[in-house]
Amino acid sequence: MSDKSIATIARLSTADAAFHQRLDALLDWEGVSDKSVQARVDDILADVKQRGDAAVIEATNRFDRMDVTHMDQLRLSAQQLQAAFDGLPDHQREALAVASERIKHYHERQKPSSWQYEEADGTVLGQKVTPLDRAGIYVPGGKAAYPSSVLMNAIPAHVAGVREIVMVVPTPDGVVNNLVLAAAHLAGVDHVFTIGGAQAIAALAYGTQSVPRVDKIVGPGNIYVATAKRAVFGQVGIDMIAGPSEIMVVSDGKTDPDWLAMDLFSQAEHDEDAQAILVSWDAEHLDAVESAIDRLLPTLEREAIAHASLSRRGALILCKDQAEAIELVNRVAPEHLELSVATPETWLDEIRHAGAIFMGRHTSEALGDYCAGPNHVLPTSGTARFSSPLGVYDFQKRSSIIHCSAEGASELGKVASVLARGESLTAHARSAEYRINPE
Ligand code: HSO
Ligand code: ZN
Repeated sequence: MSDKSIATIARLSTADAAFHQRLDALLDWEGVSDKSVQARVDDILADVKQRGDAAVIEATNRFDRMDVTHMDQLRLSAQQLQAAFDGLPDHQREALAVASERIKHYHERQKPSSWQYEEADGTVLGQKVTPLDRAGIYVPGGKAAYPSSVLMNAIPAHVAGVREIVMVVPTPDGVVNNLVLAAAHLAGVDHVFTIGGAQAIAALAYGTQSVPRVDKIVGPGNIYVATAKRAVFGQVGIDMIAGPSEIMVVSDGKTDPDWLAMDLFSQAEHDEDAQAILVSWDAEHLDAVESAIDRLLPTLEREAIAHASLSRRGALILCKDQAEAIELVNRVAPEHLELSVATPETWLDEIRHAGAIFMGRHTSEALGDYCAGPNHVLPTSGTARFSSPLGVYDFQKRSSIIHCSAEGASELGKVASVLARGESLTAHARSAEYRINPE
């Protein structure tokens, strides 16, 4: 039906000789790491480190077109957050509350416990889990200011037991997003500063006269924010450097093509660089989805963004069978995987790499973005090969516990002494030896 010369989305087949090359080209994504961005970010970081609030105020006035003289003008009180929440229309307040409860409930299950065990001689060994003292949450301003992301970042921190949660959100031209503030209220954020960009990351990483220094910074941001996060890593922890959103759908050919087209759009509409891929072994079904894409795309509010994303990085892939589809999934390691098939549970064992797995035709990825419960901050760009969704564990750390009995220290001292002398570290050896059969 569609004219291939102006097709919105690429059609690939695993049977083509050039398939792997074409897939690699589509998957290839590198965030621009521009030298001039790096230099500007370094200047801002150094300035905030040295001059604190004054530098943050100046940068905020310049970049966000504000006109403030004191950090108190860039701070929102708990009462303002509460007022934003109370002022929402009922349906929005209720939806936020339901989402927040479900996200909290899910993340409660992630809470790890401290543990210990005792050896025969009375020595006790264990691991103690401790929440971070302070976490910083970056919330982008403008078109990517997502209240759902405030919930997804702040709730696991809260559940983890973080003592203080500091949120920063730029408000260009002084425009605040009430849903974002209401979400901050619900998620238990303690402080909100209306600052953004590299200056906000610097303030969180180094602390200023007004902004408390945090132990870890989480949350997405533009190239300046990502570059700044990378630069302060080590001084503070960071979550990840997230790439554009991705969705990979595997269909057995029996899901309504309109549903699938809209699922692909749901991530494509995020960003021109977002990636939406559909895989099926049913060629006619792929034709039907392509037609649905062509018909429904013009109905989108964000048609231009979704169109750019699909034509640059989207694909409808014809594969041989289920086994080949699974191979493709594991190779792509997508952020979101929809298994739009009759018995997704029989696939699960073989899916090794995916940020979140949406099982069955009824589970649209959008439900996971907002309210199913699991986190929507997920590994992108193939990093699901080695990393996990944002969770309670990102806001906690572990300490080892060692409590030797006199007898245990005496026995272990002999082993440590031998190993220490083997390393020519005689103070280590003697420290252990003092405790072998002491008087
Ligand atoms: N899909 C995005 C999260 C999001 N979607 C927020 C809607 N709002 C993360 O990949
Ligand atoms: Zn989304």
